Amino acid sequence: MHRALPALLASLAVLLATLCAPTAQAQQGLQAKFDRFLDTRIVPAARVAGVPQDVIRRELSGLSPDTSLPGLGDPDGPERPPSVNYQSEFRAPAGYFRDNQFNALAAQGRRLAQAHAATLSRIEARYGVPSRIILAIWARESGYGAARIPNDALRTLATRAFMGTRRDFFAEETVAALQILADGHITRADLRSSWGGALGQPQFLPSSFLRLAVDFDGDGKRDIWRSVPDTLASIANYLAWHGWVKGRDWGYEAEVPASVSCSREGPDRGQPISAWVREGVSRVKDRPFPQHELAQPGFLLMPAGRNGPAFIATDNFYVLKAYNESDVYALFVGHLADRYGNNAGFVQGWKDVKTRSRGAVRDLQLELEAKGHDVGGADGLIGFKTRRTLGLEQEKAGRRATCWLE
Ligand SMILES: [Ca+2]
Repeated sequence: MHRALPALLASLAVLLATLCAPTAQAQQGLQAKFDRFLDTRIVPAARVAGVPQDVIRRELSGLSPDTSLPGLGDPDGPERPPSVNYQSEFRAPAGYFRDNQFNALAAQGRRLAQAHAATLSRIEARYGVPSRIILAIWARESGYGAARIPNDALRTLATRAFMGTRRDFFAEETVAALQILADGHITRADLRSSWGGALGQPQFLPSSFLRLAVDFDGDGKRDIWRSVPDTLASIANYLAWHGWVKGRDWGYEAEVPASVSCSREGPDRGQPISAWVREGVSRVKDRPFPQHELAQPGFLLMPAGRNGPAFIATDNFYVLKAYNESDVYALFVGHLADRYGNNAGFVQGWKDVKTRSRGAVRDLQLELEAKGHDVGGADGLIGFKTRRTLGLEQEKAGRRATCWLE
């Protein structure tokens, strides 16, 4: 036996003992750190925000971190950048638009539109947002309120502020949740959120709740957990506040001739819809663009480049993105809103496009940035700036632009 081996085995034993240390002890350590974090970070900020001392004490005493949440790291270490693409919105577009899902949601939405017709028409009159858009967001966020919203919001938010990513952001949201409780809109037991900390049927972060949630049924409480009128009006108020343009639609599926490059996509490349028409862009099924839209700005939108349907989006499409910074999210909402009418799918199909890992996309974005392009940040996600840059590079290389990975 080698002379060093016994010593090595001994140190291995020590290492093993350390690694397998009673989890209870580790938990106690984590709890103590969490308590310190609440005392030094959350409590003072809540006081500054005007949350009464008795509410702070009542809600934070006995609070423990929820280590079962995804995306957490070491509370003492640096914030871990997200390595997993949790949000399905950022996957390849084709899998996101399933006909059977739209069929079910459209049928259910039509029933709900009838059941809540009077409320919806009052909301539409007050906020200028069409009922079908409000319904579609309600569907996407919580399955028209049917989705289980399982988490204790305060615990979820405080845990994220303590050991998740974007800690300062979630510290502010934790304080906002305490303000909601102090205002008495909801009891602690009913203050439920998603694992991301989004509240109730419209999935508002607490700061959005404080700013934009509405008591529409007039009971004095802004209840986006149980009240349908409050939920629907809050969604409408959110969109109105983010700039919904009354009287305009979200966008139109369009046929884009080869002479109009897909590299012209984006909200910063708009022109009057009539100018797109002059360049040969037309609406699908030979329908004209509505007369009142022609002089208004339109934006080329091609979520899968040349591998899927194309659209002329309006400013309202980008208002939908205030809800979720993803083209396919906003398109899902707009498309569902259209399907409450004739329930017609997209005319142009989604091809099974090539995808790569988020890391590989990020590497590609870094290469494009090195060439002087603005890809909207090398985040591994394929947004319009990345798509149009891919198109420009393809054209430069003398190939047909697809504005997608090849
Ligand atoms: Ca209410």
